[in-house]
Amino acid sequence: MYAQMIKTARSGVKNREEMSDQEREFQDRIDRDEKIEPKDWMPDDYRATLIRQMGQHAHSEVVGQLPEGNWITRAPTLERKAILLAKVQDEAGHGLYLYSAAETLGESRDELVRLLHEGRMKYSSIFNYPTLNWADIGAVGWLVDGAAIVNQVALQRTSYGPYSRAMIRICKEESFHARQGYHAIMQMAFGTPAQKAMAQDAVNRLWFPAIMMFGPNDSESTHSEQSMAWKIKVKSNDELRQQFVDQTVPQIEYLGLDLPDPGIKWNEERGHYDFSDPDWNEFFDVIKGNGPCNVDRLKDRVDAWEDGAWVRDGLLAHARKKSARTAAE
Ligand code: BYC
Repeated sequence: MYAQMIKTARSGVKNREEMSDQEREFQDRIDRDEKIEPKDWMPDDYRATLIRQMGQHAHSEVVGQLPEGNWITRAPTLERKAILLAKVQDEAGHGLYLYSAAETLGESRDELVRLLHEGRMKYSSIFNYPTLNWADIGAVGWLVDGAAIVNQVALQRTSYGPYSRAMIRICKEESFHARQGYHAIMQMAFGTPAQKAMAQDAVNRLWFPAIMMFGPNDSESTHSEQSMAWKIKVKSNDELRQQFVDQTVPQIEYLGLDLPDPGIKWNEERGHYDFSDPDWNEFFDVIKGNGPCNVDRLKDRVDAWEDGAWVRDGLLAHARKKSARTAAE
């Protein structure tokens, strides 16, 4: 369904005069901060935009398990292994809440997964980058989950009820993820000179990919204007990115690490940190499917899907048998 809807999705935001009575009533509900629920009437584009964003979000949670899962067997201590295992497991749960929330819009999880596997749906650009060593695992928890929280705290107020409620639960777990990451990187930054150098290298490599997570600058964002009018997004890409930079720079300084961008400077007038733009050509190339790990990430997901077919078949056969028995009684 999504694949067909997206082809017909309009661009540009309608003004009130261009809206039908139903659309105007819908917009009024949004403007009154009412939540939209699955059985309520909604414009087709609202539904398609949500399926796209929630589907991509779900895919990101599941693909996002790969770079960290890769380090579970090599965690430096039993405690770190237990923490990482719990975190990676949480990400599967986040994917599940989000696929389930997307299903309330009439799109099946199987269809969303198929579109991901065919490269027709995206997942977050950040998971195209490799985790080369243990410091990267700390930096991912701190910077990547830190960026995700900034976005997801805002999304708790999104206009679609099931998405907003999924976000409330996800944010609670996400705070633990970011804290465990900061704790891991803190131990390295305050450790031996070699450990500190590894922490610095991880921050240097992951900083720009992390700030790309918020999407292109507002002026280049295709969906922001309409998504903000419908309160699917409550803050713009640039607002969220600035919030992330403002909260993260003091954390880098506390660790005694060098700032990863020479453009970072406190701007007294704006009351915010200035910072350099990431390489947007690299970003657009990554989201076109040319990211350094994209082929591996998709292969791992497709293999996992195929290897798990017997589990799905078994569960379905059991469910069918049970419902036939119930019907016969
Ligand atoms: N990566 O119009 P725009 C996690 C695409 S998981 C890839 O601004 P929008 C974690 C965008 O789709 C957290 N593509 O888009 C998990 C559009 O292309 P299409 C993941 C991106 O949607 C495991 C085009 O660029 N969080 O943290 O209004 C372990 C134009 O962009 C990206 C979410 O998914 C990107 N970064 O705004 C550890 C949050 N950015 O679709 C950690 C939910 C943009 O037209 N999503 N694009 O072909 C959102 O809030 C919004 O979708 C975004 C982008 C702010 C990301």
